[in-house]
Amino acid sequence: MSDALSNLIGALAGGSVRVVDLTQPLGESTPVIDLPPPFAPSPGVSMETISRYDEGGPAWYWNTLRFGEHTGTHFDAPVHWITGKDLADNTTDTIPVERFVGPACVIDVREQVAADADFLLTPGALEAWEREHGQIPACSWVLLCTGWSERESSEEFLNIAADGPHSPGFHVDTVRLLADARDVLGVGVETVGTDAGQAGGFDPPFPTHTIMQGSGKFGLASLCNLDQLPPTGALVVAAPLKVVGGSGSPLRVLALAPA
Ligand code: 23J
Ligand code: MN
Repeated sequence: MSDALSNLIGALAGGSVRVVDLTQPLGESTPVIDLPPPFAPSPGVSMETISRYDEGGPAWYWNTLRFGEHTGTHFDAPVHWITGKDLADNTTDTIPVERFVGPACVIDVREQVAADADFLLTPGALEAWEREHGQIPACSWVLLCTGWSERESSEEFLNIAADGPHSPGFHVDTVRLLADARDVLGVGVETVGTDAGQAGGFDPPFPTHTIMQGSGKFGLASLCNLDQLPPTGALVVAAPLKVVGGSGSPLRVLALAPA
């Protein structure tokens, strides 16, 4: 019997550790990333009833679901980006399951994002966080708490202007630092994708996807409730569907956090 696990079971039952749901509802109104032409669009969620206690199934209710792999709260596997296409164990069915569980480092930038929708976390800001909370450990999830999940309409959430979408993210040098020097599991964000809204015009384009997936790291997008987590000390479980050859999937992301 593991002491660590029996302590955890006791803490969950006793209420000193709670389960926080970092997942947005997945449904027909879930916003989907809107790439400019000529890029192919990803379909949103559609749901079709197979039967509902009727002639098709007198005692059972079930649906057929259709959605793009990168819809709603979802996981980015290394194979999602061309930079990760030849890495070992780069698909949703081959990633070692140990890598779906890790400590969370939560960086709260809500104030900065309220003042600037295009806010990017710089290496200097990351190092300032580390001076206060300690160095980001290897194999941890780095979660960017921007407050973006509070934007309820699709329009506000995607925030598309004439010059493209505006939403926060990571500076390219911060992504390099997290992937190389810190060797994290991946990054998680509240926005529709792990890259900032304007990142299609960065050098390289979409640096978070390019560098993270190219280093065998993961992404988590459209998270919520990050404001309920401490800066350190929570444990995140983020396991995508075991889709054969999959580039990602919607998933339920849970955190165990001090009550
Ligand atoms: C494809 C192209 C660009 C982006 C994305 C997908 C995502 O954000 C995603 O969900 O992986 S930025
Ligand atoms: Mn994605």
